[in-house]
Amino acid sequence: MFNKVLIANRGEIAVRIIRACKELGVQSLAVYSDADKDALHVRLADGAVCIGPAKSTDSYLNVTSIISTMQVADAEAIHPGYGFLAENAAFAEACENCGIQFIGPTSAVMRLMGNKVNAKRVAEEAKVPVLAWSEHAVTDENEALEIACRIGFPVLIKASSGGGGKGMKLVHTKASLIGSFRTARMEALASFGDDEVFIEQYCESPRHVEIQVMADQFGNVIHLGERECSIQRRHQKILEECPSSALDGRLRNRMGDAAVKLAKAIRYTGVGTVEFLLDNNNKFYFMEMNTRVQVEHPVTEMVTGVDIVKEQIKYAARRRLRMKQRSVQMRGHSIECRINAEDPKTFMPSPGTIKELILPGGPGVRVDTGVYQGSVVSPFYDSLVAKLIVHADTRAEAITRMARALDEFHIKGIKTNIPLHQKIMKDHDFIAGNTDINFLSKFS
Ligand code: MV4
Repeated sequence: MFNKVLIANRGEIAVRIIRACKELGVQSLAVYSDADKDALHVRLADGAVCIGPAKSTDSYLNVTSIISTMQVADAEAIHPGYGFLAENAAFAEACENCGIQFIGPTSAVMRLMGNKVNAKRVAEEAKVPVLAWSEHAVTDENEALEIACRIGFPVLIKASSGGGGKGMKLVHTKASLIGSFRTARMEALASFGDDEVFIEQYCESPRHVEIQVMADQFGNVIHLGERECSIQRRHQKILEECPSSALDGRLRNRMGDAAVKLAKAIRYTGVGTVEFLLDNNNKFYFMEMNTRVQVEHPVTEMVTGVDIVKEQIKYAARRRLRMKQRSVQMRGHSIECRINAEDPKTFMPSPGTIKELILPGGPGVRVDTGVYQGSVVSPFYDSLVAKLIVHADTRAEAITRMARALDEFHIKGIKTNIPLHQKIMKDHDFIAGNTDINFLSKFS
């Protein structure tokens, strides 16, 4: 196992990783910006180094500063968490070249899955279902038109470097295709420095269901079932569940097998997530693969009992995955509410000082947070202040428990989206498990 791991992140995920390090007997080294000198992750780590000013580009994304901190402090491995450098293949490659163990897959695999055209191609080659598509990147306008007509309208134009919903254009008619195609390429170039786009069949009102996979460096791969992530607004997830009310054991096995097949095909290592769209005929299609630990990983941990972050660190340290697929057992139901510092009416960020904080607790309640009473929620970073996670025997009991825990959650000084979550817990469609990607539109 490693002696010392540097955690190149902040907030609740940095805290989560420090906890995993402690339980593995690994020293944790935090890094922080000027804005985070009093942050919880700095207090909980075994050591902490300031790496720059508040702006993330000068601190949490400052590769030179982070790598030299590694070398001075003699850390062997780096955990990127999510966001920041987590899916930056060039950064992972720089680590490989400096003899630093990046806790994640190889830079080659990150680069492959970061390009959505290549990701779709390998999925298709691995016989994982995909929606009808252009089969390659499209640059020619007339070819774009031909392909869209062959697929049938509506179609989506997607940026190859996009993902998470950025750089998509929905096209309903032949007449508007070329115009949208031009705009899509220009926007992709402006956002990602890459104008590569492809065309795909549009799926109306699907669910977002993703499979957690784990792979060691010896070719062993298993999945930990699914997470239901349809409840989102502008591609920001708000609430996630495990299991999904849309899956039965058979569909879970089929989706899980597809995810494992893809992970094996690309020789994936570490923990990862394979995202699918699930349509209203229960057909599923590969969307993209996330090569990091995800915000919503705790719901899977609660239901399977597997510590995903500890496993991730172990595989990076060349430990073997000992668990067998058949020994993965899903017990009960878990829900996570993302508590954001935002105005519940306008969804605008609400930074400020947390004047009072009393966290919920009791049976089946977990809170992952990077703040405490007195913390300043900075406008420089994302607005996630806590993840409230519950576990219970059944979905109905998990909803009741979440409603109870939300009522206990007392926070003063900043506005939060707790009122939105309270409304969701009482919503009849939510209670019935009727949640597709348009679910939240009725709340704003
Ligand atoms: C789609 C789609 C409908 N049809 N692709 C958005 C995020 C990215 N992973 C893929 N996304 C979508 N791709 C086809 N062919 C609808 C979405 C989509 C979506 C997907 C998952 C979760 C939330 C979403 C919100 C809007 C659109």
